[in-house]
Amino acid sequence: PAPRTVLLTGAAGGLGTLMRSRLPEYGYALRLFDMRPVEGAPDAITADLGDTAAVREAVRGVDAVLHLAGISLEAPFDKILKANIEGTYNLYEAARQEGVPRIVFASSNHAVGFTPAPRAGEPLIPVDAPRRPDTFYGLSKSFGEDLAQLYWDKHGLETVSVRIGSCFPEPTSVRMLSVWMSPADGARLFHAALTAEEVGHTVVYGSSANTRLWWDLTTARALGYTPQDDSEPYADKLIAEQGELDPANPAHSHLGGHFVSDPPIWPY
Ligand code: NAI
Ligand code: 15L
Repeated sequence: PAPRTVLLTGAAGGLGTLMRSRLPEYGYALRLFDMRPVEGAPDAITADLGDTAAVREAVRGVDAVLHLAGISLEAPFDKILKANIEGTYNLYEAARQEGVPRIVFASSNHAVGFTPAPRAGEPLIPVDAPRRPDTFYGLSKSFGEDLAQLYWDKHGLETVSVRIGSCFPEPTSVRMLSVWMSPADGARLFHAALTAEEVGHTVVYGSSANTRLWWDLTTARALGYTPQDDSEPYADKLIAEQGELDPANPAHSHLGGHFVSDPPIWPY
């Protein structure tokens, strides 16, 4: 049966806010969780992923978790360790103890950010490309994917790890033309990841069907995801403003973009 009650962690964040308004259309009852209050949602659980009792209570009785909470940019290692590594462990452990059958994990392109961006005519990046994190942040997503594999192999807890490209209302850089996921496609992909049968631990790339796509969406499509959007209508304007990508610039020639050289630091 399709999951009904889904715990949405990171509900106060950018992506959480976008998904909060879209996922109910697919029939989900969302339970919201974030360390920050969620605007307009007085019933949301305000707690840190480090609070194991609160996390355990939050997962109790849900059909699945959409795990978006965490530091979403580069940060000092000790901060990443607490929020993303220990926090994700706490969530998996609580889900195992409470018998939650599936987690959809917001991984990131930055788990493989040092992978060269394919040039015209080169093959798309496959999901089984070796991990090449571009930051401590990307390393924490790589950890999350391995944790997911462990909990599937050892405990039968299923995960879809979604290596999200850039999920924002519009693409804002030339690189994003290749990795952009429209919010509507984001909801389609998360819905597919929540409902597909027998996923074990499946890794997928998360983007729209962009004309300038860099990666292979086969595993995402196999879940039942059919992207409807393409960043191409934004291309002329972004290229006129920013110029074409320069293959000699490492921040242009790798999947992770400027995270490979000058990552933005989250102000924690
Ligand atoms: P965001 O930074 O806007 O939201 C993250 C939320 O997690 C925040 O509301 C924050 O308060 C919460 N949070 C952080 N640490 C926490 C903790 N210890 N306990 C409880 N809550 C905590 O990030 P955004 O853009 O919404 O991303 C959501 C998730 O998707 C993140 O895991 C991010 O790494 C991942 N992702 C997002 C992409 C995007 O394009 N938006 C791309 C790739 C991955
Ligand atoms: C991410 O992982 C970040 O969470 C998001 O803020 C964007 O920077 C995105 O990757 C990206 O690569 O564009």
